[in-house]
Amino acid sequence: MCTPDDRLPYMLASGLSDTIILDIISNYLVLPNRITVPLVSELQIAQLRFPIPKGVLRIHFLEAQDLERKDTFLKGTIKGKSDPYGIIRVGNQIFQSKVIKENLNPKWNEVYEALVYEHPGQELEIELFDEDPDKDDFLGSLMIDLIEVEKERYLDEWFTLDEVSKGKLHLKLEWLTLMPTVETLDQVLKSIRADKDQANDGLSSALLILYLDSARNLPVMELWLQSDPKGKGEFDIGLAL
Ligand SMILES: [Ca+2]
Ligand SMILES: [Ca+2]
Repeated sequence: MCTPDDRLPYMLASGLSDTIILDIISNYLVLPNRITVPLVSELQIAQLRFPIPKGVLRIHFLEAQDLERKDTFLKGTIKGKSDPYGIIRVGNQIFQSKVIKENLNPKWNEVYEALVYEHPGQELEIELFDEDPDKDDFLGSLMIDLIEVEKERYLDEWFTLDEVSKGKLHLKLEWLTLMPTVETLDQVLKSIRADKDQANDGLSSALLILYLDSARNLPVMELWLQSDPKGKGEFDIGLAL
């Protein structure tokens, strides 16, 4: 005569369904429930998911000199100039300048502002190109360590271009730190107005950080259903600053 414990191998061998087998196994096991224990408050979670930038890098992309000639005419018999423009990268933020036609000493006088989160090892990367109808020609590059910019706070320099035989680039770089209060806003606005002549674009004076917390009752795509044609929806927004 067999005991209940002896019966289990026999039952498994007799072709029981997977569900019954799992039920039998689970009777022998205690499965843990998932228990979520929050270790930080809601606000701290938001800060982890959407960190506040360490600073803002303001890049005055001013001018270049003595760039290489990369255009030719009449099957290369006549040397032309170049049509330079720049691509500026800070992390995943990419800016592109306007093109200055047929000029080896172009003046762009543009300003870009990039948020910088974690900057150890991060660089400001600039590449210059000659715009062409087919494939643009390379006119040089430049890499600047953001730690250096933060240390200096302000740089106004001519940089020699890398990977080409000649050409230099004039940049003005400002490292801006975020202030948690608005007390210095007037002062910042004044300094920006003083700077305005040097830039085509407006300069920023403050940073509003906004994260979308959740959304409800979003309109269904009209392609599928005609419901809620006015597109009424409701958003919960958390302000981090
Ligand atoms: Ca060319
Ligand atoms: Ca060209």
